[in-house]
Amino acid sequence: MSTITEISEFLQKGKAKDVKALVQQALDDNEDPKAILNDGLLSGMSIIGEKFKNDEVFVPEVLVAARAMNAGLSILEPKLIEVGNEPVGRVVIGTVQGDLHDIGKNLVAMMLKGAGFEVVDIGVDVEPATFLEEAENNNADLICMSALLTTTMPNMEATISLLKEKGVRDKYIVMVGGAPVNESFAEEIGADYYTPDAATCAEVAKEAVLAK
Ligand code: B1M
Repeated sequence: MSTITEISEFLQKGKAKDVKALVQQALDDNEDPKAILNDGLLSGMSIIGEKFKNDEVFVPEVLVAARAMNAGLSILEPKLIEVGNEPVGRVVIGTVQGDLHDIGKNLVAMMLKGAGFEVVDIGVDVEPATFLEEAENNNADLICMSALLTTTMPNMEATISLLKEKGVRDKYIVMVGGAPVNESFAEEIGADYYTPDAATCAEVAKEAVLAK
C-alpha cells in the first residue's frame, strides 16, 4: 500500500498521530503536497462522508476523522503556502452562523494565504454582524463565507443583506462556497463569486482583487 493510500485509510480510522507521521513521511519521500492533500486526506474524508450519509458511521467517527484531517493539514500547510512579500489583499473568512464545519474553510484560508493574502480567520458559527464588524475593523478587501449545511446557507444571504443595509456592500468582494452552495445560489443572494474548491477560490480572489 502506498503512503498516500495509508494516509486515507488511517484518516478514516481517526488515527491522528499516524496520519501526521504518514504525511511527514510522504513529504520526506518527495511526494507532491497536492497529491497528499487530494488523494490522501480529502479522499479519506470523502469516503467517511459517504459512510456518514449512508448511516454506516456516526458523528463520533466523523469527528475523529476530522481531527486526523486537521493533524495532517498542520504538517502539510507550510508546503502548500509560499507567500510573497507584499500582501495581495486582506480577507475576512468564516463559517456562517449555525454551522460548525471548518475543514473546508481552513483549507480555503490556507490557499488564500498561499496566494499572498493576509487572512483574518474569524472561525465558525459567525453571525452576520460579526462578519460586518470584522471586515470593517480589519479594512478587508474580501469577505469569504463557507457553509456546509443546507439549513445554514441562508445565513450567507443574511450577511449580504446586512452589508447592504449598512451601506457597505460595495466596499467588499463577497465570495461564497461549501458543499451545498452553487453558482445560481450565489447569484440569487447577490454574492460576487462562487467557487467550488479552495484552490479555485484563491485564484479567483486574486484576480478579483487585482481587477478592482
Ligand atoms: Co457534518 N454534515 N454535520 N459534520 N459533515 C455534512 C456536511 C453532511 C453533507 C453529511 C451527510 O449527511 N452526508 C450533512 C449535511 C446535510 C445537508 O445539510 N444537506 C452533515 C450534517 C447533517 C451534520 C450534522 C447536522 C450531524 C448531526 O449532528 N446530526 C452536524 C451539524 C453541526 C453544525 O454544524 N451545527 C454535523 C457535524 C459534523 C462534525 C462536527 C461531526 C464534522 C465537522 C468537523 C469539523 O469541520 N471540524 C462533520 C463532517 C466532517 C462532515 C463531512 C463528513 C465532511 C465535511 C468536510 O470537512 N469535508 C460532511 C460530508 C461531506 O461533505 N461529504 C458532513 C472536507 C472539506 C475539505 O470539504 O468543507 O466541502 P468542504 O470544503 C470544500 C468545498 O466545499 C470548498 O473547498 C473545499 C475543498 O477545497 N469550500 C469553499 C468550502 N468552503 C468554501 C468557501 C469558498 C469557496 C470554496 O469561498 C468562500
